[in-house]
Amino acid sequence: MSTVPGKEQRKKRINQLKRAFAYNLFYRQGVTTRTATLNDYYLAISYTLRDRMQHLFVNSVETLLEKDPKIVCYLSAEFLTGPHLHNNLVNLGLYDDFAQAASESGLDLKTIINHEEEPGLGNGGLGRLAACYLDSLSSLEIPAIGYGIRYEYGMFDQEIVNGWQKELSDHWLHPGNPWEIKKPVMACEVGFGGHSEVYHTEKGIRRIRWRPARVITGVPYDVPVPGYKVNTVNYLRLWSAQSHSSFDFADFNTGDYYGAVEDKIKAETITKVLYPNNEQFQGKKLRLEQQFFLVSCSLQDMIRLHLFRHDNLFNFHEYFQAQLNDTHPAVAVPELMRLLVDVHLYDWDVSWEITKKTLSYTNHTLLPEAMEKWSMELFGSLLPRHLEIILELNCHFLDEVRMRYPDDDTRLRRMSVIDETEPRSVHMVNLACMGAKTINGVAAMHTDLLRSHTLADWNDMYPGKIRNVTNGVTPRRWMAVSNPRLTRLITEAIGEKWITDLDELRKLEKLTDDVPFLDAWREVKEENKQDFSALIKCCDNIHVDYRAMFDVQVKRIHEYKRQHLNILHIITLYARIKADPNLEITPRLFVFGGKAAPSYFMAKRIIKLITSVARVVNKDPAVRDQLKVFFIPNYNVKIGHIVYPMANLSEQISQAGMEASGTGNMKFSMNGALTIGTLDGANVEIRKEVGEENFFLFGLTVEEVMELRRAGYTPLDYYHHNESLRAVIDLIGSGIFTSGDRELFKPIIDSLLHEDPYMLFADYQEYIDCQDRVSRLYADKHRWTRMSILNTARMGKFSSDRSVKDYCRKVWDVQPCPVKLKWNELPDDGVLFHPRKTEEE
Ligand code: 26Q
Repeated sequence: MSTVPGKEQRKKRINQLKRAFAYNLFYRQGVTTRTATLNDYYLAISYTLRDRMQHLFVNSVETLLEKDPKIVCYLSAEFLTGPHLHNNLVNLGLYDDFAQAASESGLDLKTIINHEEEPGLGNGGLGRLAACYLDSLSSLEIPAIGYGIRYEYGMFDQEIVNGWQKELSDHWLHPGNPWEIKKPVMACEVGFGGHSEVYHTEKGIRRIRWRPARVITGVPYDVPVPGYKVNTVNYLRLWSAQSHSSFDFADFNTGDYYGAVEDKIKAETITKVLYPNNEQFQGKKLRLEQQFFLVSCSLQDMIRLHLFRHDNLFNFHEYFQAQLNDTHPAVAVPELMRLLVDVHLYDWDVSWEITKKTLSYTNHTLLPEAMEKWSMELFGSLLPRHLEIILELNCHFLDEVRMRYPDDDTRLRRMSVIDETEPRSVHMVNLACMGAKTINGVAAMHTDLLRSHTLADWNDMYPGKIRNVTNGVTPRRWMAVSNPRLTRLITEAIGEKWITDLDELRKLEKLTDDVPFLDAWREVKEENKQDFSALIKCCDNIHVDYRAMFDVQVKRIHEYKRQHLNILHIITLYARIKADPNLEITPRLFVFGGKAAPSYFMAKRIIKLITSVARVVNKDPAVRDQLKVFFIPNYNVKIGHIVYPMANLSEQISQAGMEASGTGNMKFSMNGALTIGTLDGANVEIRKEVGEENFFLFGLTVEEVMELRRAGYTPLDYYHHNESLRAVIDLIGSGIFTSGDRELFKPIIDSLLHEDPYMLFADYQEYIDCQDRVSRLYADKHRWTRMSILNTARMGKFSSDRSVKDYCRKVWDVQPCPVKLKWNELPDDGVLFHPRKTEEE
């Protein structure tokens, strides 16, 4: 009997949703079902969902005003959110209702979800991490704002033409973006160039102000971020650059119409496009403009919010914590100082204390070529006042270093924010370290290396300032949204608590001898693999048997990540088959995906190598379908949703000491893939959690890498002494993958033979031997499945919920602030609009 009212209520809700779809289609899109496109349906459904999110958002803001809690601000040049509709439906607990309402309206929700193009506002790991952390912050009910840039063109779309990467511009905003809400009243002004000048206040106090040469307006667009089944809806505030006034009327009136329009265009260039290079610093002026634009808008916004609730800024840091996602927003150090000292007229020393208690810095890389160092000339011409502030801060700071370490000139040079080697430059890592209350690495090993090498001086001078917060990923998007089959199976077995408490997955351990469960587990993986096979069959006409091992490497293409080591393995297997036509091997599908920075010559050659090997191997009858190689074009978050659930083997094979953490490694393991990997980044911790017997380890350790480098590494020796390696390299050089062209891969071969900066040759044999063990083990279905379950079961640590809780404890000192539902919905009588009280009342 008790289910009837529930049923009735659901029916009512579904009818309301159907009506809302129709309303939005008719009034917002202005179409009927006769003229509606798939995009119209997508927008109508998305607006329907957004409206239902708005009331939680309103209540979240009300709670902030009422409770006045500390707020976390995550400053990042990149937020790689991925598509919103599916994720928001799951987090709000509305998926089933929407699916039903769509179906009763004659629509297929899955098709509509699949239609959404993702905002590619990031390059890879760092941007995706920011998005996972926003999901966890909301799900943990922690007040937070993500601050980022609304690039009009995000990450380029990758096409593969004739085996080469081709870049196409990304038009993510063209279909319309239902998830953003423009807030023109919250616009901020940002200066560039000009000079600083001294003036005296009425009381005769000497002050400095910045007179910028040009001013640009930052307009925020808010994207709601709902937590999983909680009332909290935080937001991501993305800044878009606009010219200060729509036309420069002075120019216009003197007849220079085009000059006036040109300025407008120049202003808007700042947020036009995302730089598609990661871990490679280029020193472009526009990039520094983007960074300062983001930082200035965000800090002004935070100060405004603070002054809305308080009447001074002395306690700013008690209410706002700003996390700098790498050094990209590190100009926050001098900008917060400028805002406090020059604009709000606080004392220098007081301002410096507030700044140091507000900002924290996360380091994401150890690669020297990724370190941001801006030429002083460029920096000073764009941000003259900031350079002055930096020089003064640096001067005080170097005095402290000198006091602590007298007569240690080299140390002074290493820690200075100004790098004195010509041309002199501003060293952003040192700037961030100097201005931050904590510095953190993103995996235990990475943090150790920061402490012992990259930031050893800082660790010496400020013991305890460098913390570790191992990265994590959100189980909502990376399991519940993207792998519904596995989600259903797990939830049937252990309930649904694991979605917000990933340690619960441990309960799966006791099912590893339960044969029906093992079979069900394997079936889920096989069905996911079949879906993927169907996809590549239809787009590339490659036929793969779903029983083959799906061996996957998806990540940005970079020499340190060693996609070419993976290729050496493929060619090794190919050579074995060619040498023995009757050879039976464990069938494998090798899948690659990833973008190369457009200016990264070697990375682009590596893509060409992968596609060339694929072309030959896939159609060679001698292989008898035992090997297939597939390069997925345009790898992005959306494709990640398909890839992680279907993988049997995850390739995490970077040279030890190079990958700060990695986060793809976590997504694969959560979805039941086994890892073949080096002791690098978070692999070390993953292996510890899942147990060494459930992880395929190979390769030199960091210490061994350092020792070998010190002793003098000669890759040619490996080439001469290892017959199999020599055969593989010679095969590439022979031109069999390039229709006889022996030049194409010469740059790769020469680099490997004579330098091999990431020591592929040193790791080659161990990698091959390890892969042979993987192949043998895959043949034992039962054992493999047990190991797969154990991988998932032991992934609790790698939930971004754990990472965010670590930040709350080790960095921000902030607590959850649950949202009370004051406004359940807009009441029929519209009581929102109380008559305004007049002053006299
Ligand atoms: C810098 C200056 C100019 C233009 C672009 C850049 C730039 C952009 C993106 C520099 C670096 C990045 C991205 C770096 C990145 O994604 N690092 C990865 O961060 C992940 C999250 O912590 C780690 O898991 C990866 O190990 C790390 O490589």
